[in-house]
Amino acid sequence: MSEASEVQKTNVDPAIEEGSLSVAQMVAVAKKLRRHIITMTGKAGSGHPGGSLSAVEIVTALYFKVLRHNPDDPRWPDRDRFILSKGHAAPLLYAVLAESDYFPVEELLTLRQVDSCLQGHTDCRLTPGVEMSAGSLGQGLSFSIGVALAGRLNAQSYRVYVLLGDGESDEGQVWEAAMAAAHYKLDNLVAIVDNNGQQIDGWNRDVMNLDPFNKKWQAFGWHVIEVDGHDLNQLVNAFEQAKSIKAQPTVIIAHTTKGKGVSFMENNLDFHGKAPNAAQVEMALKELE
Ligand SMILES: Cc1ncc(C[n+]2csc(CCOP(=O)(O)OP(=O)(O)O)c2C)c(N)n1
Ligand SMILES: [Mg+2]
Repeated sequence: MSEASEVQKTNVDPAIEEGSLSVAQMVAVAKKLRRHIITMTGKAGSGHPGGSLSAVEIVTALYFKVLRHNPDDPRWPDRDRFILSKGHAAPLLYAVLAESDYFPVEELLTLRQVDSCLQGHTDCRLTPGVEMSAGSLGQGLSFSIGVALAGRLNAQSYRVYVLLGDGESDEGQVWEAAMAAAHYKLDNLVAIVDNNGQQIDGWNRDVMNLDPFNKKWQAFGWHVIEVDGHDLNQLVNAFEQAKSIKAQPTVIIAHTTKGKGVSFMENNLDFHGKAPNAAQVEMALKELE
């Protein structure tokens, strides 16, 4: 069991704060996740490293500080839910689940193999800890609204966190869902947008300009927080602030860099959906020592 996961299991009881990771420890976890993303996509020879690397701090803050969850009991009814809407960032989710002890870290090297529980896009029937099968963009916020409404109906105290891509936010379904979440005053729902500025084939400002992004969310009735998505302190504070917002859903717009942490991948569209080759894996891991 990793040091991080020992601590995180204590988060099952939110009253126990001593066990929680320090920011320095979370920085170390984030580096491990980046190394996993590189090695698993490199070994698979395919996958989506860019949009996985950009959201590393977001999931690190969630799994090691914010979420109430129990890797020994992935279906614990009162667990907070983390829903990955941008399902192509599966390597990111697999890395953080493995580091949290949902399954052995060695499993990561089976990414995308036939019969592996770690397919190229997430499948909730195969992978412990995966809440929603994804890959077709635009659906996760709608799904999350259902989960948040169910929690309210059943008087359960869990919270729902959903990670969207900025390119994904071109989907009309995202805005139908945004409207519905505000209509139902879902204050147990937090959306995080990995605002890395790029999508599959270009910069969002060229493909489909989202600006003014924050004002759009505000106009749809959401409480909006903007953070540096690589700053763990800012992320943790934003998640804390969201807990105090009543009768409104919260969106955290996390400004990030696609490919973050590996110099030749940063803002490089080539690595949206292409794995590093063996030499690039070596270079990347050197940078992440
Ligand atoms: C409905 C749908 N349309 C198109 C695609 C193909 N696709 C996969 S990733 C992607 C770009 C997504 O961009 P973004 O949400 O910004 O992801 P990130 O930059 O975080 O990788 C697209 C268009 C898809 N998976 N689903
Ligand atoms: Mg993007």
